[in-house]
Amino acid sequence: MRRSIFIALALLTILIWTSEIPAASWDFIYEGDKIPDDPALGNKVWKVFKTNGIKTSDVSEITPEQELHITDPADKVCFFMQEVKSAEKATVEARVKVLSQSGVGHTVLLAIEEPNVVAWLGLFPDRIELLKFNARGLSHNVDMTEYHILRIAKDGNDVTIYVDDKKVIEGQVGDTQNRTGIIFGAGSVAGTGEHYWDYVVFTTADALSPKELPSLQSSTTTTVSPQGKLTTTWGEIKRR
Ligand SMILES: [Ca+2]
Repeated sequence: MRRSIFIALALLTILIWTSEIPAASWDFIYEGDKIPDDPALGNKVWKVFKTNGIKTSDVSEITPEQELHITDPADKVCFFMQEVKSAEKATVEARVKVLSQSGVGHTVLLAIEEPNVVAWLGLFPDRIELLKFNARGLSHNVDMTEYHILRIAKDGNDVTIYVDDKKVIEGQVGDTQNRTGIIFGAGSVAGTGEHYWDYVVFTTADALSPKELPSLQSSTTTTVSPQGKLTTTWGEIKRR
């Protein structure tokens, strides 16, 4: 009798324990509230690839709404990387808008890179494109002059792109880089662009759909009034 109680308690403990295993979460959150190489970011500072002699603040600023605003001229390049141990399976999400883009596909870029295995998403005012370098990539028309939440989920060589939690592109990786990390920013010297980044988040745990790992914005949106009329948006949280 005592033994069966013990077994029952042990099973109950296991059940409670398994129900408390946390769901997937973002490993890294950049809130667009500081220039990416601002030392105040501490161990979350971004590595910057930029034209020799310029400061990151020469092409970017933080707006009063705490967005990173990049204004990229025709003689400068400035993009940001978080190095990771492995990007074989990874998910990156950004809330971003693109007012202008003139140049090659990676002029405005969000990417997951492994050596010679890269998922490069080119951003344009009227579309996004999974870049294939010398060939035309898979693209999806969307008005990027308004904010959208873009997500790249990379599972080995397979890439899935989501816009506002909807799957819009399924494709394959490209090649030609020798870095391992998460990248975003202005990726072309000659290309020009103006873009706003509200946040960039990622995990290298897995390639995750918005059902498996909700967007940062939806996970931080809460209804606070009893009538459900007053909601706290991501932007309001950021401005506190
Ligand atoms: Ca440029």
